[in-house]
Amino acid sequence: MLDLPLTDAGRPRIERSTGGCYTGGIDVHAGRDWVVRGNRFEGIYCAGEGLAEHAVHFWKRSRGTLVENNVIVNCARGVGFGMGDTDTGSRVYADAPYGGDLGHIDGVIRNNVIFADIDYFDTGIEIIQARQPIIVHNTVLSWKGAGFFSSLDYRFARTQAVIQNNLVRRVTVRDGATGTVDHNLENAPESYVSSPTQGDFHLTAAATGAIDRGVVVAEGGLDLDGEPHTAGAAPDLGADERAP
Ligand SMILES: [Ca+2]
Ligand SMILES: [Ca+2]
Repeated sequence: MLDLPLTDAGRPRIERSTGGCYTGGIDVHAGRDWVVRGNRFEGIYCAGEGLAEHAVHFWKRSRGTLVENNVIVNCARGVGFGMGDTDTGSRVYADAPYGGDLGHIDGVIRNNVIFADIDYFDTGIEIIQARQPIIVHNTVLSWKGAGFFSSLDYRFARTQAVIQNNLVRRVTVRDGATGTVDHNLENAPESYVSSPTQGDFHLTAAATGAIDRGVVVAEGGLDLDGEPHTAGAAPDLGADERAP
């Protein structure tokens, strides 16, 4: 379990020579069956110029990654599977799933909270040339974001994703990506979440568009309290299952 803040004191020391913001949290190339669970990432961005890497990024044909129950606060980008339309990596799997020509293979992203109230927030979850990732029960909210692009973006023709039961500001699809995308709530009101700036991401009683609005999914996992998504008549949207 990691707790990885990038502080104001450290931010000016980030490598900028490429015109970017060359830092991130966990960056894995060609990894298989990694589990990234229960970590906290905060403040990974550069102020004013350059886009930081993700808090959690698996690419170069990584496979079977499980990313769950992490809290990512005020980072430019949250979780990424794959990178770019030509990211096919170098790792060869004997069974060549889906033909193998992918940036990321299988994997699950669930019950993560990604929250930002800074202007430098860009994207919460990025799915790029990835198949068949399962992205369920994530809370991805942002109140600001001068350059805000998306809470959850899936992209490019070889991508096929399962995206369900997420509580977000916006879902975007680009460049021919496809998927099973339903039971997500966009434009979730601020009143739906208790006190995110204080680190409380529980649903409020006002979250009627999220409570019991999900669908039962096999890979639902455990919510931010470690409880299953079984309270009430149906699973709640996002990373919290509200106790009755
Ligand atoms: Ca419920
Ligand atoms: Ca709960």
